[in-house]
Amino acid sequence: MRTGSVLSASLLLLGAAAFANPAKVRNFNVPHKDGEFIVRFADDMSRDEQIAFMHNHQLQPLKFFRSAPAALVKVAAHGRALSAKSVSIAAQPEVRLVEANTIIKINVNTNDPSYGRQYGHDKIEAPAAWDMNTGSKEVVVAVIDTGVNYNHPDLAANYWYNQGESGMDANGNEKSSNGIDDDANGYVDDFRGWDFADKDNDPMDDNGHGTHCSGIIGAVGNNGEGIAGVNWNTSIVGLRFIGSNGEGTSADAIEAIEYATMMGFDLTNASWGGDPESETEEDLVMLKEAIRAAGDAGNLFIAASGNEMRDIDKQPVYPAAYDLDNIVSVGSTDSFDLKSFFSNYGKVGTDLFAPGSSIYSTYHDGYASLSGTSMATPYVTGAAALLKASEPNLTNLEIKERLMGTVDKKTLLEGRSVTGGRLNVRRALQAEYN
Ligand SMILES: [Ca+2]
Ligand SMILES: [Ca+2]
Ligand SMILES: [Ca+2]
Ligand SMILES: [Ca+2]
Repeated sequence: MRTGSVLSASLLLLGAAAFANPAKVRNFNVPHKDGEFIVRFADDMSRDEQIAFMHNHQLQPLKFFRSAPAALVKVAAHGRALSAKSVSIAAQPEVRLVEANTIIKINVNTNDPSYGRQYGHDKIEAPAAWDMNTGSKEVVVAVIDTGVNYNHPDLAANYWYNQGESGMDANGNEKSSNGIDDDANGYVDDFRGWDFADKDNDPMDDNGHGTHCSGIIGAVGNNGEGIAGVNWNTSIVGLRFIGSNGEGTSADAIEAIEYATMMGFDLTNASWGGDPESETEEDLVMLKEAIRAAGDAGNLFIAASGNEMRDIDKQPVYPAAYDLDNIVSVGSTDSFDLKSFFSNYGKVGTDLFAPGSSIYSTYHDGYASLSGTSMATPYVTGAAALLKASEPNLTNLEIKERLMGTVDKKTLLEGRSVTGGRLNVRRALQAEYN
């Protein structure tokens, strides 16, 4: 008896200790940036207290986040020493968790010139949808990606400009280049978005991927040039966090999402993702919190399911597989409405499919065909933008519900997605539910 009561008392103590210090360490076993990590502080810590903590623990703040009390910090430790430092920081009572600054990659597959040009529009019945609506400049789509070639002749007219950083200031200087944060949003001269990778105000695309996604969403229609996007008119803003090599970091992705939230952009296209360290839902909590905060502000976040040919219910990818109401996760189909061979899928994790094999769109200064869930995702983003243009009062969750409820069901997509179907934008605009 006595032994039994001692045992239960010590178990209770163990539980209490674990509860008192719930700090954890995440994602140091997947590719991440060396020499830095993200510290998520306790909810009640002020900015001054965070700074004092970082000073005391030899952490140099690189950026503070808006969606949660957290900072990206530079650490004078590398490799295994970085992991060791993360454990010691996570053990402090002021810290809820420490995350590696994880590497995120674009979900493009192959370059496949001039095959099946723009078959995708026919698949999703875009021409019939265009009889009803061709889009609106009032709808703002954040392409969080490798940047956008805002000078492309088939994109320039649909590029977004920040009214708060446009025109003349009181001294007669251009607000776009006066070195002043005229709209007081924390970013100087962000008149056409921001480059979170290089920390400048020029989100020019030096990879091509973001420009390709942008053309699918909103290449200028009926202008005698190139192609038409799902929207002939729209407002696209490039938020660059992925470099020319196709890789970015979770910290920069979070900051870009927070910018889109702050600016009140309607939709976000996220044609990228990464592998979690474990299969638990908690992974990359900071990225998830940023997307949740975007959703609370009314943003619909459309994410690629990824190109690893796998079931993401078993082996998730983030952010597509996060269980958040404001995420739409997209798989890729081909011109036969078959799942593209490369596409991930998931009865729970993938919401719907859209054309993603051999998609012809704007690329650098010209045009090219690319394949990937990266290309399927902007079809859904484009459809969401067209629906928002058609019915501006729809909320982000109503748009998601409409897009998912009006898919063309396909037997071979059943069990591989929540809807078992492929996007149909004409049916979405007509609310022609299954
Ligand atoms: Ca500004
Ligand atoms: Ca300015
Ligand atoms: Ca730049
Ligand atoms: Ca055009």
